[in-house]
Amino acid sequence: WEGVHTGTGESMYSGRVTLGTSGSGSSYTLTDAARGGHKTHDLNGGTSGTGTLFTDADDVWGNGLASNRQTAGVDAHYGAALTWDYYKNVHGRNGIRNDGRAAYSRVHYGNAYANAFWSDSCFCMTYGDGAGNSKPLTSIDVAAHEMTHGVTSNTARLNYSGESGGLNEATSDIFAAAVEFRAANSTDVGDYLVGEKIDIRGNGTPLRYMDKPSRDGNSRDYWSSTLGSVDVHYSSGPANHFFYLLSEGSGAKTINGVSYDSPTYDGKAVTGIGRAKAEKIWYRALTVYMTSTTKYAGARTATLSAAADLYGSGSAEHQAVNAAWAAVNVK
Ligand code: ASN
Ligand code: ZN
Repeated sequence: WEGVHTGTGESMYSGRVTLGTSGSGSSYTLTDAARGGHKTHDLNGGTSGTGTLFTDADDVWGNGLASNRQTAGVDAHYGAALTWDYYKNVHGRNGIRNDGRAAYSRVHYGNAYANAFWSDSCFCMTYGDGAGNSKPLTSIDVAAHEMTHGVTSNTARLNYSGESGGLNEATSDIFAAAVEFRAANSTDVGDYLVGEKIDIRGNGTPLRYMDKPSRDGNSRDYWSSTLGSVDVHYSSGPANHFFYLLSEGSGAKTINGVSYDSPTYDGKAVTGIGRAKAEKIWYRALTVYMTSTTKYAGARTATLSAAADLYGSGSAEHQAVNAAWAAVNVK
């Protein structure tokens, strides 16, 4: 009964979406047969194991509200599908391990849990329902961020501490933004903000800002010799800032109705090369040149090598990589 189906979901963050489901007659599951068999499970407040696979009689899932248990499943399943499609269509990567096989998602983790995470041991993504004012942690960018931790674990394996930890975190934020931009659905337009939908602070502000990371009150905008001693979610700042500058350039800009104003270390203007090329450069740097111990200086040489491979040594793109790193004080 494992027929490939396209179900309909009423998501919390992306309006009505199509979902890859399996089943027939009056019995369907959130099993995306076209994307490695990715399944989405309901932990129902549990904190271990696989919970139960979501099932449904009519293949219409959720109602857009957190009070419906399926809704978080809809968003998580949709985010995983968008991220799968992004890696496949943009980078030719067939799943997290590039073996065509899916991870899986677990929603409704614990009680009032305001986080989401990737785990190498379960090869799965897990989402909490949020606490206080915060909403379920199942937005597109959060899903793509967590799934990208899986990609990093299976490629550069950047150690999750010190400068390499910051680069690991930045890699997740960079591809989170990339996936969200490509999703381009009417209710969740792309942006260089991370987690703006989940309202984890309860005041409407995002978790992180890529144009000027210090806007969050904690992240660093520029490399300095003390960067390796700050939390990896803040030492990601200079690499997120690099990616923004390489894509969009410095100064003020409005994209999809969101305003940015990206500064540079020495005040010198940087011209962007566009997101698509910047994504290609970061992906190649991650998968070909970075290793577990790569620090910011190594990320610079990795992206320069990637840009030279893709666009030529001395190309405008190669020079832009150099300029964008200089603009975050990596020389
Ligand atoms: N949501 C967090 C992250 O993916 C969980 C963690 O701190 N590892 O970075
Ligand atoms: Zn992360």
